[in-house]
Amino acid sequence: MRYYQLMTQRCRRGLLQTGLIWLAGLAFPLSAEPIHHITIDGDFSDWAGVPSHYDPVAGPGVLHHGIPDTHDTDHKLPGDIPAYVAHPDVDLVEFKFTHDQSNLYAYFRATGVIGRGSPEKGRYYVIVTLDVDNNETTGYALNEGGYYPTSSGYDMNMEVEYYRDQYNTGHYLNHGARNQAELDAAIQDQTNGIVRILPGSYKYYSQWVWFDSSSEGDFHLPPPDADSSITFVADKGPVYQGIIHIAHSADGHEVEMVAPFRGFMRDASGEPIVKLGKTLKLSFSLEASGELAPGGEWASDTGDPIVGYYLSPFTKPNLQIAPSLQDHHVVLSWDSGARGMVLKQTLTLTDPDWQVVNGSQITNRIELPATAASAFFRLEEP
Ligand SMILES: [Ca+2]
Ligand SMILES: [Ca+2]
Ligand SMILES: [Ca+2]
Repeated sequence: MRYYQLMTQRCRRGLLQTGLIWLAGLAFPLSAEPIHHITIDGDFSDWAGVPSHYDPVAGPGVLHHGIPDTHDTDHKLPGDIPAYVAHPDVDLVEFKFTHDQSNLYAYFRATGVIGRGSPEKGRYYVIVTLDVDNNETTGYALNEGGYYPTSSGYDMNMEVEYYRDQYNTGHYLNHGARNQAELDAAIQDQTNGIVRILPGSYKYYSQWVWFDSSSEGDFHLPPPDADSSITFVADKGPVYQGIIHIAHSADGHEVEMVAPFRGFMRDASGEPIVKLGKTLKLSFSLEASGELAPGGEWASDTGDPIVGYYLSPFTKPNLQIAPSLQDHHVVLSWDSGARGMVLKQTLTLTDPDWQVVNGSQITNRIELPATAASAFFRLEEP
């Protein structure tokens, strides 16, 4: 259940009559990930309210769940322990994730410079891997791609590739195939805007750039996406500027990226693969070739997965209580972006009996009579 809770006492009648208002509020989110809009502009102040996840600062002997924090990409088995590689540019140290009504947003911070590579052949990947059906039996396991610590169930990626020290493509990936025949079938579906979430592998994947134009991409999509097209892309391929965007901090240590929901395409019944109300598991990785790195080798760093990320359709409600202009009443109000949530109240938090406040689901402001008794309020997603 997703809810925000405001623990407070209603204003007491006596205090209201004397003009002294007693108010105390403590609103806190419980497992809710509210709508949060981000602008991809290299200004990171819009991330201030989004929770951080941290990853160790890499170095010789620094382990992350028993795995050298930045490590080689040559191992593939779940129980393998890759070797440490000194590569500060892929040393992930902080990451964040949020969403709004139609976009996923990711934030990365590294010890070195994100995206940097040699002008001759440098390759660098900023990767968010998504378990879009919250099901570990579909998709692939990270170790298959050399990413550790491993976890499984990842169906799709949102990803940016840099090649020769330049932005190359921002693309979506699907890992729903285990052999060439399954991959051929997946690609055929994807030319029609359909992604099937199936058991997959790291090796057999497809990768595309989405354009908000019917003609810019190689494959014009059918309705309801007839204003869109996609182009399948390969690593080191030509530059395509689609709808995945990324922006860097001035020092290059931070990036923010956006991947609109629509680029993940639709299932066979026409439902978007990524939409509000769904729950995702997310894994963040940085990976690069080693021409400029002290260790001279390819390396990657993978953070702990964000498990159970719920795409709430509501903004953070900011439930508040205040005296009313009407005598002996109080006003409960919350942000208009949380309209549709249900206000509930209980008289005690010991064996609480949460009762719906009638009419609250169609408004974001409600007046209630003040009484001498305490009451506690919370907002719930219906
Ligand atoms: Ca920003
Ligand atoms: Ca790290
Ligand atoms: Ca899955």
